[in-house]
Amino acid sequence: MTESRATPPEPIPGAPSSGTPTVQEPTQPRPPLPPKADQRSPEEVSPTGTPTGAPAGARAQSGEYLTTAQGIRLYDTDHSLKAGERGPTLLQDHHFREKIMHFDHERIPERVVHARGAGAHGVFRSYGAAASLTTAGFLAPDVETPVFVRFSTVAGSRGSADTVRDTRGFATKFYTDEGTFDLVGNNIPVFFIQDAIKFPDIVHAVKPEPAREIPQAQSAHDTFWDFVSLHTEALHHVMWQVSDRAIPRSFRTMEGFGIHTFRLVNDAGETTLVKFHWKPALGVHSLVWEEAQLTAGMDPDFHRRDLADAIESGAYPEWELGVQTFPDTEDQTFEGIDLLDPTKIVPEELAPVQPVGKLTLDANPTNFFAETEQIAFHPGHLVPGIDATDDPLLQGRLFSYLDTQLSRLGGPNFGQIPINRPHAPVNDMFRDGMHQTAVHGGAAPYRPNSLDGGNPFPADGASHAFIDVPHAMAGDARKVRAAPASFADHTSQPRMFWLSLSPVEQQHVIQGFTFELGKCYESAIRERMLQVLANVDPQLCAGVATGLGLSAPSGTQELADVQPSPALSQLGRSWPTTGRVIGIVADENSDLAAVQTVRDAIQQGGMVPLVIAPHGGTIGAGTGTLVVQRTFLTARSIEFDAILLAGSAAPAPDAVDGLDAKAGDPAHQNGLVDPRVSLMLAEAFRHAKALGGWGNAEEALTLAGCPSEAPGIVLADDPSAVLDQVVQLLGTHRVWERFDS
Ligand code: HDE
Repeated sequence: MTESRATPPEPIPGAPSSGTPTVQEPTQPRPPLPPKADQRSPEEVSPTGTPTGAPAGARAQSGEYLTTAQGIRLYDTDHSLKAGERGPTLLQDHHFREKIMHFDHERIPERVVHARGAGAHGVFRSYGAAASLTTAGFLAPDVETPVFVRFSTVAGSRGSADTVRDTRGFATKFYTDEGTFDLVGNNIPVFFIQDAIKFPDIVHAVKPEPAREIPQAQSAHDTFWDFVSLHTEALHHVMWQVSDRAIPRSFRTMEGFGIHTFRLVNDAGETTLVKFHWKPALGVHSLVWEEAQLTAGMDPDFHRRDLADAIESGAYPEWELGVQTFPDTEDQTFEGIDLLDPTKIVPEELAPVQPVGKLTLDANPTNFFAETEQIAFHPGHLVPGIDATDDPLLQGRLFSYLDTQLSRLGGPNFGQIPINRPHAPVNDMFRDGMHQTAVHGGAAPYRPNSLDGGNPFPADGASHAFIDVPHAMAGDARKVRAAPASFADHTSQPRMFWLSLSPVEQQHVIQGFTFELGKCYESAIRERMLQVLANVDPQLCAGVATGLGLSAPSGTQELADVQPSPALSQLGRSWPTTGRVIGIVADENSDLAAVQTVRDAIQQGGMVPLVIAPHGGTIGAGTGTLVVQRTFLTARSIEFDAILLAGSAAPAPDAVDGLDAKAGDPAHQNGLVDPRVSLMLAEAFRHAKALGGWGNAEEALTLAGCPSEAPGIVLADDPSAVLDQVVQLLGTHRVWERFDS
């Protein structure tokens, strides 16, 4: 019989269910297993926001027996009802028709953008630092608010790979006592366009090309670069898009940005303009490009797995929410930067990010579709104390997000889907419609009325109404299709971004542009883009031109005179290593007691150790037995932030050319080290990951082309000392010097 898995959860995350299955199929009827310890479901509130008091998970399937959708018990779901064993299926077979009908309609339209995503439950704890700026209750001191966060890529379809080069969505739903607040942001602080009316254009350009529907989830193709090279307001975003920011190591190591300027209003009616920032506790870290590409093939679910595994193993991802504040002046600029232009940032050196609360993601969803897929965000879901500004991109979004749910979630009642239900009383006088799940009482869903005693009543500021800030419009406003003059500056901040990066990050930007443009078919597009880059920086332009085999044009305008913003670089600091994955290569010849010690130390340090061995199951015997998580066949470097080598990893019996292409790599057929291990070490080495070893690990490293004197190679007799140094190296994410060596 299947038993509930013991809590705390297994040390290695990823168990598919809360039960430990038996080899034999279970036959004894029993109720459904409970969710895993790391999972949570949407709050048990009614469609109109009232706590129901039902136990958690009351919406899940129940009972011991298989039933129809009407609750009638079934004795067989393996055979349809037929006219004889070899005859046709009968129309009468209700169970068959119901089962197939439901299956035929299991899919809903994917999001038109941000289709690929992963989500988690969490809590937001407010420090109270913003209480003087806003009446928003959830930002008052020590208030805790439940949240659901969904991270996403933008361009790819729902089944596309996680690690593609793309902007990431970072959308947070705060279920506050005053109604739902959604902060629907990205991991890049600027956007491609300044006006929402251009959104279909940019999205059509980046999506797969219409005739062949390729490439999937990639911007490296003609239509994208055709558009952005002609529409230079995209340039700032594009600089970030070809930088390391667009290939994050993990959702946990991304910043988030609200992008637009919002307007806060306090009790006294005073207003402040703000930009929202999420700062990850683990720092901002990225993959390198080859690693991202390999990962897309080896583990297309890399980011969603990382998020779920981290939560399951108790390494709860954390961010601080912060605000940059600006006086709400008539011109809505700060230090000459137009706060309504979503292609501009305000450097943190000019306006520091002030922390106002902490987000902790502490539970995985119970059901992807019910929660992550059906959640519906909207930048117009604002609470009292937070208001929109006239940013023309935000203004268009205020329309779009309601509209899109009609086709995606099938009607106007998507707010009643459990994950979307507010945790505040809902009394909206909206009635009926597809998928209505509320059972409204009363005789008078209109105002004014006397038949329902006048209910519902308008609230005022004192009773927490959302009051639109009576913001003054420019006196000479005319109805025009035009942008303000300041929106025409497309190059100064791209140049600032470029100048703020370290040399290795700049090299990655050059490589990013060269790769993307190199994948375009049309030379005219490459040349046009080089012309655009010449106005950002000649060195950047020349670097890309060299890779493309073209000559670098001169700029057509003077280079902007800008100061770098050091906060934009990802390098130069050390960060916690919580949740990082360390592979330990071991075999029967390794000192397995030492491996055990190192493995436990990694775990105690809040990281994930994975033992990689020649075969599955276990290695060693007696008390020294070690459970194997990966084999030379199943492992690939991309899974590990650092690799430890407990010995020299002799070739496994299946290291045979023809059995596994990796095993046949002639460069590594030396007979001393398993070629799959050699490949893993060589990849990790060129991806600048820390490598450590003891015993005769040096031989394996040398044969894999990782010289012991190279930076970030740690060799010593004491495995614990090796681990300590490797963890220290992990704190800076990569061995950056290796890129120069
Ligand atoms: Fe979105 N965007 N967007 N967007 N967006 C959607 O809403 C749209 C923009 C962002 O995890 C859609 O429910 C327009 C900026 C995220 O469910 C849609 C414009 C930013 C998500 C839509 C923008 C974003 C979306 C698709 C130009 C960063 C995923 C499905 C004005 C601040 C949310 C859906 C999730 C999703 C429209 C621009 C972030 C079609 C018209 C700027 C994180 O409504």
